[in-house]
Amino acid sequence: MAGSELHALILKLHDVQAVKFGLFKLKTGLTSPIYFDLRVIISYPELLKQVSSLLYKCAEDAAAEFDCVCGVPYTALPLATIICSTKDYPMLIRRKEAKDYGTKRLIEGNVRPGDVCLIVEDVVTSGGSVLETAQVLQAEGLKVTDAVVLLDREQGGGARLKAEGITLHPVISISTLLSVLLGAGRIDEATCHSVEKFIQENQTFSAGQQDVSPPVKKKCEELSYGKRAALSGTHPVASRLLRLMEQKSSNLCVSADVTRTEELLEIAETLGPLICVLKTHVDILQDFSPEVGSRLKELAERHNFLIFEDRKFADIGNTVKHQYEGGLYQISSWAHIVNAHTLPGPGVVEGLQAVGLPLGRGCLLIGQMSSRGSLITTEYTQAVVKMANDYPDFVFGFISGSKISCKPEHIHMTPGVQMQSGGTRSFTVKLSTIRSNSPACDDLGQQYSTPDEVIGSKGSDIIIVGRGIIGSADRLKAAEEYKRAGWEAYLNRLSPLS
Ligand code: 5BU
Repeated sequence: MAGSELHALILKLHDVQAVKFGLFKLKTGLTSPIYFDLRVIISYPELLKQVSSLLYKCAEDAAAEFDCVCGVPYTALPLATIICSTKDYPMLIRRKEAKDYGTKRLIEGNVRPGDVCLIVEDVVTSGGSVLETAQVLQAEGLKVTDAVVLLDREQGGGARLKAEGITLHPVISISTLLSVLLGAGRIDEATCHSVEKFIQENQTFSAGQQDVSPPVKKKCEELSYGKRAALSGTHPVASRLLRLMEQKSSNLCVSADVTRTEELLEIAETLGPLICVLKTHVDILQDFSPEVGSRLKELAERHNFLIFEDRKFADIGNTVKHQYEGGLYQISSWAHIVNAHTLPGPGVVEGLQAVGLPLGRGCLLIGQMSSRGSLITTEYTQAVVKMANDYPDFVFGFISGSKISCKPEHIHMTPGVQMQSGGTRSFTVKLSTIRSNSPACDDLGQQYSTPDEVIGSKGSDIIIVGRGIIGSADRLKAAEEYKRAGWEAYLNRLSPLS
């Protein structure tokens, strides 16, 4: 859909008060700074037709294949009716209650088992209503693979439906809506920010970083990095790291994703004094030579940082052992820290540990990922924490979007961090990212949070910043800004009133 058409639609929805700002008590008991009442659109025939046609176009653009259409009662019923009558699709109506006479059916219309039914909805929050409708249809032998929605509140509904095999196609995402209304002067920055914050803090489903309500819901004890370094259960690599973070006042890890050795070493040299960890992807270097490891080690000593090779091991124990120790890169000889997916089971940690333990190395387990549509669920994350607890001699923490373990010995490092220059406010989406499901992302599914969100509200320990620094014209200045933002967020977390 053209950006201008979407822009006009959003303004029109605001005009007719289908979207309102203020304080609204929701069914769940939460007080929301935004409210959608799309029922009003039936009073505006042009708008009703426009919305129906955009919903259809959304399914068409996504190449969704379907034989019939069903609206989620009640607001979406007229929308489904218009789609069916203009595009010649058979319609089904889902009853909310089975009637207690006659056929007692929950679906009205001609059900042909095996047919694929497209679901139409007005607003999605958790995805619960779409799912309920899908389950009723499926119980009658229909297939449901896609749903179109006018407005996605981006609170995890898409991920929840995805986990059930249904792809959600939103016409408007809440971040696009906010961006348009902000740009048009309909709302101010403060309102926009309070809605973004509400959305972020009220996620309903765990699948990837943006959709996760942190598995750690209880309040964890808050200790300084320095105190945590001195705890008896803290892994030696974690102790060293926490100590140097305190000494350097830095919880910044730079992700040096460059393809030339000279540039990698230059980054380590210039940014070394500002960072606690240098993260590498050694296999993207075009000119790798065994010297890279020893040069990096020298720089790490000189500038007092640790080297983290983001190798993401994910094979059987015997294979990862070779990958860690041998081959071209001999990672274990120079990287203080590596990470692993737990998908293969404990063997992956045991294989790595066999190599890393004698060398005094440490490992982070991947508990959550920053990429959109990540298949990681809450249960998986919890199993990752359990595995970390089972291997305390080698595993000292996690890659995650938020704090997933309350143990003060565990270190959490978070990728997917960016900020607008000069501030730590979260991004508002640009119009060019229309229909994006995330507040800020790249073209390939990366999702970003700000240092303040990551360290402050999500309780992580270290921000991992790649392109936010490496893509900047002045890397040193950018690194200084991220270092300051990360450290201020940490100090605020320790003493919120200061
Ligand atoms: P960026 O340029 O700040 O988007 O780079 C992020 C880096 O962190 C990049 O090297 C990724 O490979 C890495 N990463 C990530 O982005 N998300 C994850 O969940 C994990 C690693 Br695990």
